[in-house]
Amino acid sequence: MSDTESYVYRYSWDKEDLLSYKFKEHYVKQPEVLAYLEHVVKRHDLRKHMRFNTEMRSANWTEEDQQWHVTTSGDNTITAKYLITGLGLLSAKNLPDIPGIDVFKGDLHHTAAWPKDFSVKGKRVGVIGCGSTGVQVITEIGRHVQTLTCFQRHPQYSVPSGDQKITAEYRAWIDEHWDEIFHRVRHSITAFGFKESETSFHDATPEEREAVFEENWNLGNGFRFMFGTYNDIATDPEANEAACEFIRRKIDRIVKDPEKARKLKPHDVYARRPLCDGNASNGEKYFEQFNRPNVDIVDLKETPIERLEAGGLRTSDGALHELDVLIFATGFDAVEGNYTRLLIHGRDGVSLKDAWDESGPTSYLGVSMPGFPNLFMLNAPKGAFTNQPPAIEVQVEFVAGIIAKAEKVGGASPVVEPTYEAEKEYSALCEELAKDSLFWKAQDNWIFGANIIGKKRTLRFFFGGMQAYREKLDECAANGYAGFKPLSKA
Ligand code: NA7
Repeated sequence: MSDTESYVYRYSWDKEDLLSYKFKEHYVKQPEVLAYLEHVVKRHDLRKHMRFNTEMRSANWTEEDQQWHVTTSGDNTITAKYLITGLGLLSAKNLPDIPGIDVFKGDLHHTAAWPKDFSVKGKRVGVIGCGSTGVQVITEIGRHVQTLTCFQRHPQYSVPSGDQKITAEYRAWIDEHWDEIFHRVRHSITAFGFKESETSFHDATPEEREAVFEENWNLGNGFRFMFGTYNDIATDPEANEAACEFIRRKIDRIVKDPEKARKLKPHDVYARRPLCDGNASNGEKYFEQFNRPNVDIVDLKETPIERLEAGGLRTSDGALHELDVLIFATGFDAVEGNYTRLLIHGRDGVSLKDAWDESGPTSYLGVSMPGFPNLFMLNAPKGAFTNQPPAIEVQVEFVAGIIAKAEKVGGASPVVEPTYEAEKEYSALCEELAKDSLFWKAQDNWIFGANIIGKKRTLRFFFGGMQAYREKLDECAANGYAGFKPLSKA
């Protein structure tokens, strides 16, 4: 389930389609996302441009012809003037290397590669991880399984999702306000569509704060809880702690077993990717699952995983948690993970992996890299930390604009490449913006690359919000694509 409102988890540029395409609930689920994309492809006759079952293995820039030479599975080669990648921020699976992984006799599945007809019904199930995905899985399966053991490394501040069926009145309101909705998205921080708060926590009385937290808890959505309550939850330690305290009190009230509640309550700063519960088809929420006698929580900080054995998972206290199924909700080699697995060589044969080994994953404006001419990466490192479809649209508009300009003024073999200085300056801006945010203080997660051993721990996003990101790209374009080497032939 995407936790973005359905009406902003889609393309904004086809008004007729926005008005006629139906969606059932506030949040889109995976089959609906796929159906929507297939619909767009059909509607705009895009299938003829697509080649499936074709994996890009390598891409090499050659100076002689100033082209990219791309090798695909089946040893086919494609030559391209421009190479645009859309490899995804969160799709290279992270499967932790737990000792005994080959010995385990049960079924083992990562959430990002879920087998089509696999059922957990009546089974003894373990879930490792309680990020966005783990929370959704746990919320959904608790009532179907014999036992559910949740192996948790970091407890999370999760709020209800607020998902529900879309009423005819609500849909009519959306249809009347599409222009306003996308205007708000493009001028917001999160691009989530809801009204972001302009009020400081410090300007409210204790009673008002409680009422605002309660209202947003009931409306649901983690991003709304963080950015719709007060404008300084993500930046001011006192405001942040008040939000944490509110959620902790909720956990205490919901979870009846005090020992389970203790393990589930986070105490660190609320500055990871804000979560919301899954949407169990019976309306149950995440923390409620732990009132089921068959659902338990194991705190991996207290009792780390020792190994997998044939019959289950052994923790450091000697306990064997017997399992038929182990679900890895352990997330992704995020952001650059899909790039560093491929051989992408720019100027002088330098690979993107080597370039980023040195500097950390970076880019100019979240789309391009010095030394990699005519390569445009949608969702490159240091793109906007927002709802993604609108951010991708902004990037696509920018890339289309710069290619159009290069085609016009760049001669037969135009070369579009940012300067090293521009990338450095942009990276420094990203750091400066992130340092104002409490996210800078909570770096032990995928946003900073800390979820995978060996990854460089460094900032991977532009934290200035959608409006500032869009303005940055617009400003670059308005100044003749400042930061790129001159586009016209000398
Ligand atoms: P996340 O948010 O990266 O969550 C992964 C979870 O798995 C998280 O709770 C991790 O604990 C846990 N994890 C990862 N490796 C281990 C090991 N080795 N042992 C125990 N626990 C582990 O991935 P999601 O799929 O939930 O969501 C990713 C994004 O997709 C999400 O933010 C949305 O933007 C969409 P940790 O918290 O790191 O201690």
